[in-house]
Amino acid sequence: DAVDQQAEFDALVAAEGRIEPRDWMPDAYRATLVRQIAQHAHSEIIGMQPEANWITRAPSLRRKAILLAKVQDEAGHGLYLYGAAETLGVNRDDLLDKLHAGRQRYSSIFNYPTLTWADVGAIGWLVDGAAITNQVPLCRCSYGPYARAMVRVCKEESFHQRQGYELLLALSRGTEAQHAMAQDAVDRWWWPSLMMFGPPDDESAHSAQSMAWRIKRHSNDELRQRFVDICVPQAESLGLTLPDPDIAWNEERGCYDFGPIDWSEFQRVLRGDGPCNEQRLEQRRAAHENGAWVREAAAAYAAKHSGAGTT
Ligand code: FAQ
Repeated sequence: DAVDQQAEFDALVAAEGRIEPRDWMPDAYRATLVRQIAQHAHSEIIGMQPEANWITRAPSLRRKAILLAKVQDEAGHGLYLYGAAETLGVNRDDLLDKLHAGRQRYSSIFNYPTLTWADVGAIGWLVDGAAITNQVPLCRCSYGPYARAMVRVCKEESFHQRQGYELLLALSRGTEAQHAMAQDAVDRWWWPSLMMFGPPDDESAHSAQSMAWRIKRHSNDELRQRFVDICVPQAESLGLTLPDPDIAWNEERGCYDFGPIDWSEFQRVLRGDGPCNEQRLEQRRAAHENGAWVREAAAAYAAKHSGAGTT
């Protein structure tokens, strides 16, 4: 009965077991996973836009090939994640409708513009770097399909992070103007990257329950701190500075202190008032409409080859 099912679920989670699609699970656990996985999937496909903006203007054939591959990887991540969400009994078309209607979120970070080529480097280094910091623990998430999707996603994100770092290093060591362009990109992307980890722990509505369910393994602030600690020495190696005068090693805590985050900016972006919110959603809706014939053709082809559609 229900009590036994709940007890079995709790015991499996406590024993670091994996919950699989056919297992019983509490309704709220399912809803939380759908919320997080859908938001994650939407972020991957909306996240294609800022960098895709530079594909036609990449400075060399080599850079263009790398960037094309990276943006295609993000589409692939979106597909694995929509697939993982569907194992929870929801429908991909419904999730996309909700994204397009503004009823489901995507990451705040993708509402910022890519003004120069150096932004492609800053996104790889900082945005993919933050994504890896957040997603490596998700490989141990209690929901099997999400955890398994994260393994491959993290491997690809590592490649993305390195290409961003290498791109920024080339600019940093280049001409004075190239160095300044790299520094400007880091100045603009640093604070929004810290916001990717979500609100501070005492304002994070879902953290406590998600951690009890072992969906999240660390709090938002813990992961944000880990990210700062990784970035400070990397910025030094890059010959670039982080735009925060309060960054200083704290011997007692064994990690870097950093300055206050402007949470009013984060709230503004979440409300839809970021620099590019409107443009991102508009482009997404247009891409969906323009792609309708491809979905129809793919469905017709699949039906024909399964025999179902032949009369
Ligand atoms: N943006 O209670 P919490 C990528 C919302 S990486 C927008 O702390 P939770 C790779 C949150 O939904 C980016 N909304 O929530 C890539 C909630 O609102 P709700 C995607 C945010 O879920 C790189 C409210 O605030 N990664 O795409 C944000 O426990 C380059 C309260 O927050 C993931 O999605 C935000 N930054 O913790 C692609 C990772 N933060 O739903 C292309 C998986 C919070 O009540 C190019 N997700 N909110 O209306 C997670 O780990 C979690 O969902 C957190 C938020 C940590 C993001």
